[in-house]
Amino acid sequence: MDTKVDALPLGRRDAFLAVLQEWLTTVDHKKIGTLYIASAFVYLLVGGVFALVMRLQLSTARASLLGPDAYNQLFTMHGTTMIFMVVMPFGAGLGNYLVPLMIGARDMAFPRLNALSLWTLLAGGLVMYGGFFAGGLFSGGWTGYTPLTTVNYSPGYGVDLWILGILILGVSSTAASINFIVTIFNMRAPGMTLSRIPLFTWSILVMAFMIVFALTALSVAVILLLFDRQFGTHFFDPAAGGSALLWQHLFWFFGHPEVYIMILPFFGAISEILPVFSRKPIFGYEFIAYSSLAIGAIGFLVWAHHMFAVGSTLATNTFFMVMSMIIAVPTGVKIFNWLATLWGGSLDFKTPLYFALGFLGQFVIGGITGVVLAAVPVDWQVHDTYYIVGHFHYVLFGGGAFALFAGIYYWWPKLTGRLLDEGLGKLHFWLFFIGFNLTFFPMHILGLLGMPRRVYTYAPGQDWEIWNILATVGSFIIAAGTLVFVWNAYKTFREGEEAGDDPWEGNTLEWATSSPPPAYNFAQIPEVHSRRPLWDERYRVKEQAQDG
Ligand code: HAS
Ligand code: CU
Repeated sequence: MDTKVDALPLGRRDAFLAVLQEWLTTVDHKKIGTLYIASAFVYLLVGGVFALVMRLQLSTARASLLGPDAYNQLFTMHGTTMIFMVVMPFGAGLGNYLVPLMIGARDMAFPRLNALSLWTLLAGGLVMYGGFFAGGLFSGGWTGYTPLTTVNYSPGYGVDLWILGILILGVSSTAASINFIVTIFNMRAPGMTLSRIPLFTWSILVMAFMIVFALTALSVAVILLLFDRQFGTHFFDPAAGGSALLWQHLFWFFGHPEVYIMILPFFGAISEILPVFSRKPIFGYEFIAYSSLAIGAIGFLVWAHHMFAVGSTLATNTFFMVMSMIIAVPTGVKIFNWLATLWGGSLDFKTPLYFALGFLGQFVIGGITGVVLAAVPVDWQVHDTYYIVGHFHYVLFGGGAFALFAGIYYWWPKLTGRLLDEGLGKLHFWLFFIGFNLTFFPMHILGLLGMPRRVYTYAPGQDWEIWNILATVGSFIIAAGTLVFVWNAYKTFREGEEAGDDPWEGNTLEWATSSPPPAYNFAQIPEVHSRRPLWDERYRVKEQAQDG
């Protein structure tokens, strides 16, 4: 072939196709991580729009924007999207991008399996949304309770596509988890013992183990449901000797660990961010690492606190009540160690620290309402009310989403080579902080006033209007904050301040390489002598300079 042809400058179309091909066929953990994060962000916007529409419908009594069917589909897809297509992929994406860099490796252990996880994730999401074209989206709540999801009540294909989607997503998460486990056990740089791996990596490791065990229960549950629906079995049909409660046990055996699966990577991010912006080593590394293990183990022993109202025996309820209260201990251990990290530090009030502090305050409120709910008699009063919706948004949004953005502002310079704008970042924070509390705090009150969750409208005159309208206003303030972030990302991506390799004076190895890192991560695999290799390196350089 004439080599001169190859030397010609590529046309714009060819250049675009080349880039597209590179991203579609990539096995580089950084590109895969970036795609995970980008897809999570797109779904965040989708799930967020669903939420805004729901809030409009609920802003006044007897509003008629949506009917019951549309409302059911919206809250179901809102929850399913946020959990399976936003929070989990974001954790996995951050893990994919950062774990190999943090442990001083050139890639994940199985790069092709990694690409498979990504593409099955995207496929699973599309299959679930396929219900839209097949007679209606799934509308039985993210918890998919039987008998609502049996063929008698939900004859359309929405449930079947949801089941298939869950199974495909399960393949994705399981493959990703095995990859994380093998990578963390086998690919660490010399000197990076398990007791030196960054706490973010610890949390990904525990998350991965939890996924492997928990998702199995969910996969079993949805396969049985598929059999009931399509092949005439009766696992969940009490009339034929099955049990509707079996679904709840299988689902929550997955569902409760799932909430810690979602939050652990964010705990990990916070454990990396706080020491950097307090200019202190993390307080109680061992306590934070081992409390993740404790959360991972105890997290499998609390599932029936979602089922206090089903009429279990006193002994069962008592057991799950006590275990649910005990799990507050390892979580509290983390909170106190984070506070001790901040204590006496010279705090550098950059946007990541703002979001991290927002996480701390709001997560504790959500955690404490969790302990309140763990008390069986209290739960009997507020089960299936807006109090629950308040609780889990404080942990998942007030905790999870705030930590997510703490992570984005912190690692964005590593991913893109540019800093996000601080002014816009703080505006984003304040809009989020005000909007979030305005939206979700009133939900506790609504719950105590008796407003059930998952209703598409309500009668006037129950003192619910004021709290609902406040919540709706709040949700639009959150949306404004999100737009500020999108603008910030867009603006700084092109013309933002250059970040350099290590803009925050980080402690961990991802800051030792360029921003963004080269395909091979490190020209030379670093040798590690402590938990804070970069801190050591800076002191070595300073001392050398002093010695002259
Ligand atoms: Fe939860 C429902 C109990 C943490 C997410 N939770 C949900 C749902 C979601 C969710 C999504 O016992 C709804 C699912 C659905 O759609 O139906 N949750 C707890 C408890 C904790 C907890 C005990 N939840 C989370 C986290 C989540 C999450 C984390 C996601 C990231 N949750 C429940 C219960 C229900 C429930 C019931 C069912 C309600 C129903 O009826 O449906 C704990 O892990 C929280 C521990 C953390 C803290 C904060 C830090 C600790 C400190 C130590 C000192 C505090 C102490 C407590 C000693 C506690 C600072 C003092 C107690 C006082 C009352 C002052
Ligand atoms: Cu739970």
